[in-house]
Amino acid sequence: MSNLQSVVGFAELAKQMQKRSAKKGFDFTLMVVGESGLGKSTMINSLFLRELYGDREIPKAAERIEKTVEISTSTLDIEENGVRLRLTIVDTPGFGDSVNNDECWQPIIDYVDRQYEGYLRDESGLNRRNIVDNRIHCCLFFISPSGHGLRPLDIAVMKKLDSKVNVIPVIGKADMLTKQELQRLKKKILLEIRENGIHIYQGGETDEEENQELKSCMPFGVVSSNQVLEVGGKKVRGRLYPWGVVEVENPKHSEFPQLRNILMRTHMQDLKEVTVGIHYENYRSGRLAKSGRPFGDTQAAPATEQGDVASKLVEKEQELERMRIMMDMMRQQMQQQGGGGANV
Ligand SMILES: Nc1nc2c(ncn2[C@@H]2O[C@H](COP(=O)(O)OP(=O)(O)OP(=O)(O)O)[C@@H](O)[C@H]2O)c(=O)[nH]1
Ligand SMILES: [Mg+2]
Repeated sequence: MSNLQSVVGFAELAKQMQKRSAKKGFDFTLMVVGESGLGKSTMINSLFLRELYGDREIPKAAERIEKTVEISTSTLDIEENGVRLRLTIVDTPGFGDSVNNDECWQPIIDYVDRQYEGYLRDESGLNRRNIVDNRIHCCLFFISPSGHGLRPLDIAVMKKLDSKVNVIPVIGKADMLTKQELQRLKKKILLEIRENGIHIYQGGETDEEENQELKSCMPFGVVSSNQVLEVGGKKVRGRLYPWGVVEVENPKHSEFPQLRNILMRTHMQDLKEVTVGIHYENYRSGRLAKSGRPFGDTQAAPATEQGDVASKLVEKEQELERMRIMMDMMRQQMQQQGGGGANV
């Protein structure tokens, strides 16, 4: 009895699960949204996709990042200590620079919904084992460093997004602000988020200390660049100014390292759980309430269709009964012929 605990071996189970998930890998999907020209694409290209190029020089084409005109996704497979991560990044066109910005967010909302709809359809289908999950686990919402807080359009779009995805606010081009200005802007943004009833990602049941990092940096002031410069004999990604270099990977210059830590390490699992357990569930239950069916057309099954199914079942039952009678008759015949018969 005293040995039972060591025999049960839960630790083994944990190890097995770890091994299996490491082999299967993890996936994570990140989306960037916000006003045009705040450095969304630059951040994606210079930091998340750097693994694509390794130590090689970045091709010229990648250096010149054009204005994003349509929603585009890039996928990156990263392996670290034998653990695979498939990172998908969804870049979206910035809004706010057209004359009429009404409903400029609609394509983004539609995109998020489409991923949920696709998952719902696959989950209810026959090929459930091979579902490709494209649900968005986190949305980085870029805010301008040059305003005095949130713009009305930011508020409108954030309010549209917050019930659908985990929103993490980010101040782009933070190198344009002094430390003091950045702190002031952060406070203002947080106040406006509260006043407008916007729900941003709060961090979940992860470690208190880790949640503290999330809370103390929110909204993250990030700096991005596509240029690799030499600082003290070391190659770093940064922005060169007459007075020096702003390093994008230096936590004192830019909060990108902290943000990446939150996304890729401390809060990845929680972001996924909130997406699946809260945002997707919201979508699914809303969808079921609307249609009465999990997916497909929005009409409930017509009465005649239900009647058809019932009568087909009765037919099948009768057919089975006929077969049972025939087999009984055959068995009797064989016994009468004296062969003992096979066991039918
Ligand atoms: N000062 C500064 N400039 C930046 C930073 N990140 C990007 N830029 C510059 O800002 C300009 C716009 O950058 P993009 O990455 O295209 O901005 P975007 O948010 O993707 O813009 P849209 O595609 O129009 O939505 C480019 O000239 C970048 O070099 C930054 O952190 N600081
Ligand atoms: Mg862009």
